[in-house]
Amino acid sequence: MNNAFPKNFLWGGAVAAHQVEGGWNRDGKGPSVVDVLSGGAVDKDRIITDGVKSDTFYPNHEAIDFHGNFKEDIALFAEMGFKCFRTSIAWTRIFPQGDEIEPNEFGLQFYDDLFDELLKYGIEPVITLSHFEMPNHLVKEYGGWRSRKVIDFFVHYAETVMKRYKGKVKYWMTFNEINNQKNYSYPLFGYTCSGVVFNDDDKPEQTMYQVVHHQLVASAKVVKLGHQINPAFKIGCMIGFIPIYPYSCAPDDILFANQSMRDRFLFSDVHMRGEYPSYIEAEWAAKGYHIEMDPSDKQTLKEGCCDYVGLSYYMSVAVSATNKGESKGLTGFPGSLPNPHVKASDWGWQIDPVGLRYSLNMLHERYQKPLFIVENGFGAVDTVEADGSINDDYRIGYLEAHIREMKKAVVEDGVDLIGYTPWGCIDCVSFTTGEYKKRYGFIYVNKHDDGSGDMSRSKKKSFDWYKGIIESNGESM
Ligand code: BGP
Repeated sequence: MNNAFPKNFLWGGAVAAHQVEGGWNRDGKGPSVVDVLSGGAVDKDRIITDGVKSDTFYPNHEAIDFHGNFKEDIALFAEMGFKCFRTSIAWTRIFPQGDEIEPNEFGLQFYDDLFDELLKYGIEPVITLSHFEMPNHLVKEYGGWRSRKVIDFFVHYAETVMKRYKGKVKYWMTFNEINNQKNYSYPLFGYTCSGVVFNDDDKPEQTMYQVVHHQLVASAKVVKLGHQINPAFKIGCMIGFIPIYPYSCAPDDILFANQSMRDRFLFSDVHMRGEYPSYIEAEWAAKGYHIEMDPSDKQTLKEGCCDYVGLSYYMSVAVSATNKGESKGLTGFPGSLPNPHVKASDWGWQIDPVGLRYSLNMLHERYQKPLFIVENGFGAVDTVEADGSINDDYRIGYLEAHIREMKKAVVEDGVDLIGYTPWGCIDCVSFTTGEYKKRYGFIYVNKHDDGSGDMSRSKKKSFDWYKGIIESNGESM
């Protein structure tokens, strides 16, 4: 039996433009939804401000200045042996307001330079078109993805960059963690995924489905168009994949967990199968929801199925039917209870490597298409020792345990997995908290929440560890 990862396995790392680039208004870039989000503390939601205010701290404005430092950072990725690097294109560098016809050449040039630098080292760019970065102007002017007009703006943006980089980028994803907006216990997701604040709405859930419909249609159009621009393109979807376990073997718990999984599967089902599943149509009918669709949408969805499933995996959740009405915070899914069989990170994210193998198997069985783990990682506070070293054994432990399970999924279960890009391969601004102190990187960035730090980069212990993993194609554990 084959006992190894495939030879061409895409080992790498992942970030998103807004969490690393900084330079939020450099070279003509416009403000995105994240540029008007204040920084936050643990367990406190980030505040959405009405435009950029002079008295507010916006961590993404400077981030880690990858915009000014990408050559040095990519040299470090190359030293680790990265085969690929996942980042996003900031829509607002290309179209500062989102509804222009002519793109901003400075923005296009930046990504040309970035991709050239990656390719110089043989690192394949893996590009997300929309990672919580829609132009803020589209929110103010059109209500974000509530408006069908945004489909055309997004398709125009995607067409512009896919044509420009057709010889440089092969792997694309349309929307990052598109399913996150289903999580109402964390309203920020609705805002960043789609520019919508659902709370103000009469029927927030119906609005969410409407908004998502527009995104799914936009994604399908872009997939079709992308394949016309370059038939070699591999265009994926991206699902925030948290497997939901039944808390007990009580039949009601099992059924409830299964139904809760639809919060992920609905999105990937449409992306991968090109049609809405019957369970959602039944739910809409039962709840009296009406989702506006154009007669052509059915055909569009069918013609724009994704080539692979991109997924993020950080944790699992256990739910109990008797606890249905309860939900707590970001990880508190309806009915969730702490799983006594797994530990949690300082941020309450339950650490469950076996859940990764389980998830890969579920997705593989459901779609029979390649999978790509485009995020996985351990957010933690790192300590710099007196000699400058950072001994992040906890991070190595987390990643190693997940890579072991991932390998079992490939080797023992026959899952078609094409790559693995741990999240925040270089420290960056946390999405949920807006902090620097929640770090994921193999590379430490000397920047802190009180504004101090010179942004210098240094290697953590995990840097050499990951280098060894890549060098040995996952055999060195
Ligand atoms: C995912 C997002 C990323 C990233 C990651 C870690 O939901 O796609 O953008 O930030 O989670 O989350 P955090 O930074 O909040 O720890």
